[in-house]
Amino acid sequence: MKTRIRTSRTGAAGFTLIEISIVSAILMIVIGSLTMMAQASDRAFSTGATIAHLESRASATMSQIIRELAIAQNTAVLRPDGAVIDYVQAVDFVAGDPVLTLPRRLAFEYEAGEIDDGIDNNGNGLIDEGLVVLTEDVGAPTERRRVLTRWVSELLQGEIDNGIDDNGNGLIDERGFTMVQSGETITVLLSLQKQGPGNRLLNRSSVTSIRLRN
Ligand SMILES: [Ca+2]
Ligand SMILES: [Ca+2]
Ligand SMILES: [Ca+2]
Ligand SMILES: [Ca+2]
Repeated sequence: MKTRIRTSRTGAAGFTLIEISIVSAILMIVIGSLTMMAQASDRAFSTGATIAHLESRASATMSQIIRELAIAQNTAVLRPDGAVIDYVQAVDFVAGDPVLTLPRRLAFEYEAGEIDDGIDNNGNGLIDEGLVVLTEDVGAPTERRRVLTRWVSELLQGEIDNGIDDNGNGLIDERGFTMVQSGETITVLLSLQKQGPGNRLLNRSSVTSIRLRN
């Protein structure tokens, strides 16, 4: 009678301890790589979403400011720091004379809980950040206040508080919301800022010029 000898190994019982260790190590490397890729993808998505939000807010705010100032009279008064403008709008004409609104104001204001002290008082990751606020019917019983945007950075993008014009726009240490008047034209500069992944500060800016009415 012939005796059969089985030489092949089948099943998990056939793996040696070394083989199992190698497979485990490879699996751990693969899982680690996938986790890192997922985290990087998550960070990229979060950064993109924050930037898109800032761009959208900057654009919407500029549109509102343009709508406000495009019908403002050229009697508008811009304060020397460029952060507040008072004006009236001509909303109609009767017998050639403009029908004017009550006084209106566009202004930079500090965010709730934030003061100008170089510290993040309200703990949102931004230092001395502010708002752009539109006030209608200034000083009247019907006065109302509308926040056009939050996340206004303390200084315009590219600028640091050092007495020098770092971003080369001719203004020194200008705010994240600054208006500049040249004749009947108001140039509006706006920088918004938010914390992205890893507490990295992300910025988006917008500039526009508006000609006041006679
Ligand atoms: Ca803050
Ligand atoms: Ca502060
Ligand atoms: Ca500077
Ligand atoms: Ca500057």
